[in-house]
Amino acid sequence: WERQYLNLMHRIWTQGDERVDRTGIGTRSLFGETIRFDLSGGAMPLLTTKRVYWKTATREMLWFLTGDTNIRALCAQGVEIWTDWPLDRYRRETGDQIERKDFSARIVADEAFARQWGDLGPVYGKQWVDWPTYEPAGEGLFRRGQGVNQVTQVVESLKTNPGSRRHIIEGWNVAELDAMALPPCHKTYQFHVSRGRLSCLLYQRSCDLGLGFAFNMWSLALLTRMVAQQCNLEPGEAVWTGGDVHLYLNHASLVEEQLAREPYGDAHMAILRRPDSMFDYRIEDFEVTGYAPQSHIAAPVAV
Ligand code: THF
Repeated sequence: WERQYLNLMHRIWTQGDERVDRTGIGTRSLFGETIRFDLSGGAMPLLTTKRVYWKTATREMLWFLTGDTNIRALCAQGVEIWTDWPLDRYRRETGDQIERKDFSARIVADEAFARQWGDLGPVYGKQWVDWPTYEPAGEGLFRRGQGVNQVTQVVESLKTNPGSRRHIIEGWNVAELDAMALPPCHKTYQFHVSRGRLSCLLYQRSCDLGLGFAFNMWSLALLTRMVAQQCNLEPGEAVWTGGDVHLYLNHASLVEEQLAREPYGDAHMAILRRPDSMFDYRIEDFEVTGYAPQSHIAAPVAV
């Protein structure tokens, strides 16, 4: 499968449409691409042409599932993949050119500071487990209703009505986009049951192929494995579909280095126990074997 990724990387780099993006860095991009991975036998889509920090991506997924949208819990675990957005806002609004590591340390140490500066707004976690609803309160007024836990609902619908075509977890809450630090990239997950196997298709509107993709593909597979376990289904396929799939122009050395490497075989993952619900998984529950990647390739993240 990794060839699909490397081929896509090559196609974007050589044929992609060059454009100036929101971040000002510039990208080359292609629109509408799909990558498929067969999860049978516990195989997982972990790139081998560079080391992927799967535990970091897994901690992020567990954080989404708590419904939390503040980076504090991530920073406390040494996960800094969301720190740049709050940091950017803090620097802009206060003029204080604090170092990233000092900002992160303060987020962890100072709860009030974290409340003021560490929240990303109603991003993934909030929409996944507590999508807001409204109910009429008379005289044309509305009040907040009980939030919708889409994750619980999908597990329930997969158990009771596996043939349904409505097993969806949606992040794109149009009414709340303006309040988010970043509108969701991996915005729609659709599950599908066939012959006792659970597949999931992710539609990602925008993909940073050099950096984010490795995390997004892992997370898609991880979520599918967790849901499959909860529903007593075998893992099927992870199908990834990207809208604007791009390479940042400042990722040239990563692209060159990675395209010069040969992929090895697939890693596998075991889930070591069966937690009571989607919300009871812990990082120690996941064991990856057979992962022998080539060295990590660092690349800057566009904020
Ligand atoms: N914005 C951009 N420009 N790229 C993204 O990949 C991205 N995301 C999330 C939101 N906005 C994005 C944030 N997720 C890394 C990984 C995932 C991220 C952001 C950054 C990253 O830097 N990964 C490095 C090292 C990670 C580490 O040190 O632990 C890597 O090499 O993988 C994609 O959803």
